[in-house]
Amino acid sequence: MDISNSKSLFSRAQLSIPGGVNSPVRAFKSVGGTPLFIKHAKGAYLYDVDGNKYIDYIASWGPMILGHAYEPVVKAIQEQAVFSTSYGAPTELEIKMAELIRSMAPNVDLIRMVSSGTEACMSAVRVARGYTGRNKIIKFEGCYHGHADSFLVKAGSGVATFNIQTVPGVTAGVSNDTLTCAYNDLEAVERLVSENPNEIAAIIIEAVAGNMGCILPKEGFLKGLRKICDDHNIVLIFDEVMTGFRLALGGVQEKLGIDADLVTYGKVIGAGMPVGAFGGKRHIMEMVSPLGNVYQAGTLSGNPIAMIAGYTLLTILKEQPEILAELDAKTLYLKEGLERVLKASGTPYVINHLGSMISVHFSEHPVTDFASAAAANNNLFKKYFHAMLNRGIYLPPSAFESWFLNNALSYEDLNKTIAATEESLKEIL
Ligand code: HOZ
Repeated sequence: MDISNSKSLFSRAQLSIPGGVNSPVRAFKSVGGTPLFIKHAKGAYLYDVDGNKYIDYIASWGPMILGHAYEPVVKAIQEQAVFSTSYGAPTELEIKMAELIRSMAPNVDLIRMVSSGTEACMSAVRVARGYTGRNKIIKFEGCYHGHADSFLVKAGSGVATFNIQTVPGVTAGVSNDTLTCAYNDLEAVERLVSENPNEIAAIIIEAVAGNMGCILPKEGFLKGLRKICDDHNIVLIFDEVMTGFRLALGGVQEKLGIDADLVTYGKVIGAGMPVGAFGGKRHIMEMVSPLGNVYQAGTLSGNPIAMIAGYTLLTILKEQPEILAELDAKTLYLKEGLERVLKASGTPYVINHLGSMISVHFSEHPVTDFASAAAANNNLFKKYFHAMLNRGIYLPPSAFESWFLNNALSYEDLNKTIAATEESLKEIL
């Protein structure tokens, strides 16, 4: 496969951009090789600057639920853009967006738009601290809630991919206020809470994790967290940046039937435009300025282009619930096909999957937390990644990321992916 144009753009990019990329996981650093520079995308396919076509399993890390350049979304953006790209003043569109999300997501009485998932999680934690008057939070090893200082302790995604133990620039004070324990370990959470009486403001969690591969909460884990939070007046924050409107319209809260106090959203609610939001129960969200004194602000918050893009996508998902069912069926089909060829290859593997999130770990043991994800044969994953890329299948460039399916994928694409896996395994094992 000729990727000479990507190679020369990567060399050029490194002269002006740190590491040549604007977000570390794009750099292919852990899998090796040259990141592909994308020229355009349509439906389920990415096209690089050398004209190569790839079946896309990243979907911009979640939001392209209906595929790339989905026509109603593109048209809505074009129509809105002629009325200006930003006002710094309120619009009716923001109200419609808030009303739409409230109609789909449980426990969202009030919601504030921001510009990214990082900002949403950072703000939600501030609100929880303001509400409880406490400083500490609990997060789970391998969960990633964006790059705000307090979340970079034992984080997943790129922090795990590059094995960064301590992020320079994050002060000891901030780190000390972030307590961590293993995902799915309820006893460890109980221990942290009893060792820090009346000090924990919030527990923040990817209720279905996607930043150490896809990892599912064990039976009773989320329910247990809910009870701990109720018993100790701790704010339970579900980071639904990747799961919201994908696993169900009401995200994990709806899919697994557990209530959160605050919920955060990101790229999905902008159909891939830079946007995020945090929302939740009225008595907590009333802390947010200008209603309360927890200050939070942004010129681009509720940006009209981001709003119309997200409003269009979410409206389609709401009006056509069969879309998520189709997407789930496709993911199950892929899972079964991958299982068939992985089993036949004889290599140990684990496939974790829920709805349209899925990932493959080359492991003999169940992958239920960061330690078990890290213990998998991630060297083999690197080889698998490249063998698949050479066959036109674009997987996340790290074992510590979930794959995201989009509904533009055809069964033919899925069959190609399964066949490519079969061939790749023969090549690399
Ligand atoms: N794990 C990230 C998405 N939640 C990958 C995207 C990025 O960091 O650029």
